[in-house]
Parts: sequence; C-alpha cells; structure tokens
Amino acid sequence: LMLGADLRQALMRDEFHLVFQPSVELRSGRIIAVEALLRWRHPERGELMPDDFIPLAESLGLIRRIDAWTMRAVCAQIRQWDQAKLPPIRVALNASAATFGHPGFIDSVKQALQASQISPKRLLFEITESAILRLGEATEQTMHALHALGIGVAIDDFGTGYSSLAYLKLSGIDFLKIDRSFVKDLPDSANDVAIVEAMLAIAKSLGMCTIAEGIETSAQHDFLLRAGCIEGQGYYYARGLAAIEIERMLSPNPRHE
Ligand code: G
Ligand code: G
Ligand code: MN
Ligand code: NA
Repeated sequence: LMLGADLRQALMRDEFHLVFQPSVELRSGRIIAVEALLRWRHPERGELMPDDFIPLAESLGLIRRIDAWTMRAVCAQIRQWDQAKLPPIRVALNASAATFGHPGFIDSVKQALQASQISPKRLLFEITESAILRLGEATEQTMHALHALGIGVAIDDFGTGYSSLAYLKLSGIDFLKIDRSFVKDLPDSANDVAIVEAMLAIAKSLGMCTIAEGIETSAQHDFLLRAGCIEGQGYYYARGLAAIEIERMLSPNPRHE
C-alpha cells in the first residue's frame, strides 16, 4: 500500500502539523479553548485530513507514535503561547483507543508535562465513545490517572457510538462533546431538539461541561445558548486555524501589520 509506506516515513520527514479550532463560550462569545487537529502534508497528494490516514495509522500500528507527536507538539505550543503572554486557553487533543489504552500512556503524558513545564489544567484529552467501549476496564484507570494529574477528559462524538449510558458513571469525565450529526438540523428537527435537550440535562445533572460540535448557523448557536449548552465549535465561529492565527485572535495588544 503506497500511502502506508509514506505514513511510515511521515514522522521522520516532519510532514505532520496541527491546526487549532476555537471553542467559544456561548454566553460571552469568547474563545476559551481550542481543539488541536492533525494534518498531514503529503509530498505529492497535498494536505490530507485525519479521516484519510488515521484509520490507516491505527491498522498499521503507527497511531501511538503519531499521537505522541501530537501530544508533544500541543505541549510545546502551549508553552510558546504562555511565553507570548496569551490568555491561558485550554487545548484539547484527540487520542485513539490504542493510545489511550496502552500501559505506557500515562508515563508518556507525565514526561510531556515535565518537558514542557505547562500546567496539566491546560490539557483536555478527547476520546470517542467507541474507544471507551473497546477498552473496557483499562479506560476507567486511565481516566482516573489523567484526572489525578489534573488533566481533563472529554467524550468525543457523543451519541454516535454503540451508546451505553453506563460509562457516564465512570469517574473522571469532565466534558461531553455533542456530535455534529445532532446539531446539523437544529432547531427545525423536533427529534434533534429533544435529543440535544436530553443530553444537556444528563450532562448538567452529572456535573459535566458541554460542547456542541459543528455549529454553522446563528439559529443553531441561539438554540444551544438558550438550551444551556456551555461551549460551541464550528464553522459559524471558525475552522481549524494555524497557531499564528490563534495568536493574533487572542493577543491582548494586537499589532497591525
Ligand atoms: O479535522 P478533522 O475534522 O478532519 O478531524 C477529524 C477527526 O480526526 C477528529 O475528530 C479526531 O477524532 C481525529 N483526529 C484529529 N487529530 C487527531 C490526532 O492527533 N490523533 C488522533 N488519534 N485522532 C485525531
Ligand atoms: O474530533 P472531531 O472528529 O469531532 O473533529 C472535528 C472535525 O469536524 C474536524 O475535522 C473539522 O474539520 C470538522 N468540523 C469542525 N467544525 C465543523 C462544522 O461546523 N461543520 C462541519 N461539517 N464540520 C466541522
Ligand atoms: Mn475531537
Ligand atoms: Na467530534
């Protein structure tokens, strides 16, 4: 497989980079976090999205090394933003099941924190429902350990997996990210209105923060704000942006060029 062979070289050749999608506090409209999203600049095929290569990386056993690269890059970016005196926003990152469930994962997180000297409170790990179900018991231990380190944990794409409400009882889940498939037809779809309101009610009663994904319209924003959702991401606010663009948006004294 051509792409697989290239993927094995991609880390060595330094072909990965991150974009950062803002997460907005709905009440204030302020950017209070970003999600780091991986991109692969392929020498011939150009910019590739995670869907084009993450499943391949998982099946080739490369994802742990790639996720480790992402974690180090995120920590280094936070350190640089701190040195530039930007507001201390949270940075979310995605981890695959193989990464999250590996026995060496927590040690590698500790090492990344140590090397970068950033506060663990700045990090949020996103894990999908299907990964949680696949991992079983190891999940609770890992979430516990992250929580003990002061790092946040989010359930990504909430509502799309083979959903079991049972894992909501797991300790250490701080955020629910409502999948964009439920946001897409708000506020017109009565079914999606009911489902999203129910998700928000569960999250609230369990003390979890909520982030709606894929917000593209002001009507979706208005509905989610009124329904009590805390944060939102989506093209209505911003797509994934280069670090320098985030820096410009957050800079306390923007310099004109
Ligand atoms: O940016 P885009 O919408 O194409 O990202 C799609 C998905 O790819 C994300 O929701 C996430 O699940 C996955 N993804 C993005 N970056 C990473 C990463 O660094 N590691 C892993 N394992 N998955 C990622
Ligand atoms: O972690 P997750 O797989 O949810 O990553 C979010 C992905 O969703 C990113 O790859 C990003 O490109 C995509 N995305 C972000 N905002 C929007 C949006 O408003 N609409 C749509 N259709 N996709 C979005
Ligand atoms: Mn995500
Ligand atoms: Na998601």
